[in-house]
Amino acid sequence: MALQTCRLLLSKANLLLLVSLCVAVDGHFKGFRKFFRVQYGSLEEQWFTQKLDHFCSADSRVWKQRYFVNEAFYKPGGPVFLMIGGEGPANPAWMMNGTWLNYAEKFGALCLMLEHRFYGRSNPTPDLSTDNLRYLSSRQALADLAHFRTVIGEERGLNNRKWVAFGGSYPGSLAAWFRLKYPHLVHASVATSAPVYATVNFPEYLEVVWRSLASENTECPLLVKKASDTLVERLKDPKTYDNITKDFNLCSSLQIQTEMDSAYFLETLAGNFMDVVQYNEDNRGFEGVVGTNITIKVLCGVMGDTSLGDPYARYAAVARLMMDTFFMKCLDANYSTYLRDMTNASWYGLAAGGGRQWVYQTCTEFGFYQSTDSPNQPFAGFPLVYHVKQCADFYNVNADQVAEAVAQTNEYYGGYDIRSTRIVLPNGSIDPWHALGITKDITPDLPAVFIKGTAHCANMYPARKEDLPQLVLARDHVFLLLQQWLKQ
Ligand SMILES: *[C@@H]1O[C@H](CO)[C@@H](O)[C@H](O)[C@H]1NC(C)=O
Ligand SMILES: *[C@@H]1O[C@H](CO)[C@@H](O)[C@H](O)[C@H]1NC(C)=O
Ligand SMILES: *[C@@H]1O[C@H](CO)[C@@H](O)[C@H](O)[C@H]1NC(C)=O
Ligand SMILES: *[C@@H]1O[C@H](CO)[C@@H](O)[C@H](O)[C@H]1NC(C)=O
Ligand SMILES: *[C@@H]1O[C@H](CO)[C@@H](O)[C@H](O)[C@H]1NC(C)=O
Ligand SMILES: CC(=O)N[C@H]1CO[C@H](CO)[C@@H](O)[C@@H]1O
Repeated sequence: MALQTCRLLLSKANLLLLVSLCVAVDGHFKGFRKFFRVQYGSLEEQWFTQKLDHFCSADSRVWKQRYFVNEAFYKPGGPVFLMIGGEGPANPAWMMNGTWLNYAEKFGALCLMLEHRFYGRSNPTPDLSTDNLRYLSSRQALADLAHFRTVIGEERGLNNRKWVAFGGSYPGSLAAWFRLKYPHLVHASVATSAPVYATVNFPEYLEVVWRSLASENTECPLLVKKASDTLVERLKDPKTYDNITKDFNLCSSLQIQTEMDSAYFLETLAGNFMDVVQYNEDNRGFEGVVGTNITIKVLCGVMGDTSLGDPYARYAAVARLMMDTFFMKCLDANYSTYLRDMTNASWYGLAAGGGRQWVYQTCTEFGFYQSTDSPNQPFAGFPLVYHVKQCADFYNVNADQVAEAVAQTNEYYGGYDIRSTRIVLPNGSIDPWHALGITKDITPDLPAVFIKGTAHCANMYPARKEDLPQLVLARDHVFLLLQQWLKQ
C-alpha cells in the first residue's frame, strides 16, 4: 500500500494510519526531489493525459496521470522497465533504490513508474464520491497502463523495445494481468507477492500469521490467542471498559454499542501483529517507512515477557509499543470515527491516502477480507460479516454484490489458472498473502520463486548484507530469468 508498489493490503483498520504499499507514502520524503535533481537531472514527476473511461468511447473526458522516468541506466536498444503503482501514492524512492534498478543497470533499461489512478496525485475526478469511484478498477488501471505503454512507446521511439512490467502485492497481480491481457504490449512480468485469486473471505491470512509467529517461538501465537480471548471475554462486561480504556490508552472511553464497534476495536489491535508479520524484516527503510525495527521477534519478545503481567497485559504493552513507534498519543479505535473518515469523499480527507479507494476495490473486485473465521488463528471477534458490512456502510454495496464482483474478477483474470508465458511469481513464506499467490511453477515459462523466511515483497527492496541467502538467490534467479526472456 498499501500497495506503493507494494504495501498493499494491510489490515483495513490501520489503513488510515499507514497507507503505503510496497512503494510507500511520498510525504515522508521531504527534500527528496531536490536530491533527485542533483543525482539524475530528470526525475521530476511528469504527467500523462489519460481517458477517464477506457470502455466507453462516447465518454471523452480526460485527466492527468503522474509518472516518473529514470534514464540513468538506459542504453540505446535496451529494454523498458515499467513499475506499476498500486493502492497508495507512487513513491519516487523507487526510482532511486530497489532491486529492479540493479536489473536495469545490468540490462541498460529505461525505467518508468506509473501511479495508479485514484491514488497519490493521480486524481481523475473532482472527489472520491461513490459515483466517481465507478472509474476505479483494476481493468481501468490496466487500460491506463496499455495506453501509457502505447503512447510513450511511440513518442520515445520505444515501440520495438522489450517492455517488462514489475509490481509487488496488488501491483504484482497487475503485472501478471498486464502480460496476460496485453501480451503484445509487455514482453515479460515480475509479479511479486501477487494475490492473483480473489476471494471474499480470506481467513487463511490469519492462519499464516499464526504460523509466522510460531516460527519465531511456538508459544508466541498461543499467548496472543490467550490475550485476545481474555479481551473478548472482558468486552462482554461494560464494567471492565474503564480498565480497557486505560490499558490500551484509548483516545476516548470505550463504548461498545454495536458488533461493529467491538470488531473494529479488536481488528485494530490484531492489526499490530498483522502488519508486523506482513513486513517482517523487509528492507523498507529507504522508502521512509518508520517502525521497521519492530519485528516478529520484538512482538514475541513482549508477549513472552512475564514481568509485564499476564498475556492480556502484554498484549496491551504491544499496543502501546506500536503507538510509541508511530508517534500516536492515544489509540482511536472508534468505528464511528472510522466510518466518518471512510465516507469523506474529499481528496483532503483522512482516508484519501488510499483507505477509501482500496476498500472500495475490495468491495467491488477482490474481497480479501482477513476475517477471524478460521479456528487455526490467534484472534477473535472480526468475522466476515463485519468486513462485508463496511461495503454497505461506505459505498452502499451489499453482500451479494460483493460476492458477484469477486466471482467476476476470477472469471475475468482466471484466478490461479494463469495462461500466459514469461511471468515470474516470487513469494515469501511468512507473508500472509502467499496464501492467494502462485506457489508452484505453473509451467517452465510461468515459474514461482519461493523465498523461505521472507515477508511481503522482500525481493523488491534494495539488497543489504543482512539478507537471507535464499533471498539473495531469489533475486539472482529473477535476474537469470529476465536475461533468458529478454533474448527471446
Ligand atoms: C480494574 O483494574 C483494577 C486494577 O487492576 C482491578 O482491581 C479492578 O478489579 C478492575 N476492574 C474491573 C471491573 O475489572
Ligand atoms: C466515537 O466517535 C463519535 C463521533 O465521532 C462519538 O459520538 C462517540 O462518542 C465516540 N465513541 C467513543 C466510544 O469514543
Ligand atoms: C539509494 O540510492 C542512493 C543513490 O544511488 C544511495 O546513495 C543510497 O545509499 C541508497 N539507499 C539505500 C537504502 O539503498
Ligand atoms: C526502534 O527504533 C526507534 C528509532 O530509532 C527507537 O526509538 C526504538 O527504541 C526502537 N525500538 C525497538 C523495539 O528496537
Ligand atoms: C472531509 O475532510 C475534509 C478535509 O479534512 C474536511 O474539510 C471536510 O469537512 C470533511 N467533510 C465531511 C463531510 O466531514
Ligand atoms: C509459502 C509458499 O507458499 N511458498 C511457495 C512459493 O512457491 C514455491 C514454488 O517455487 C513453493 O514450493 C512454495 O511452497
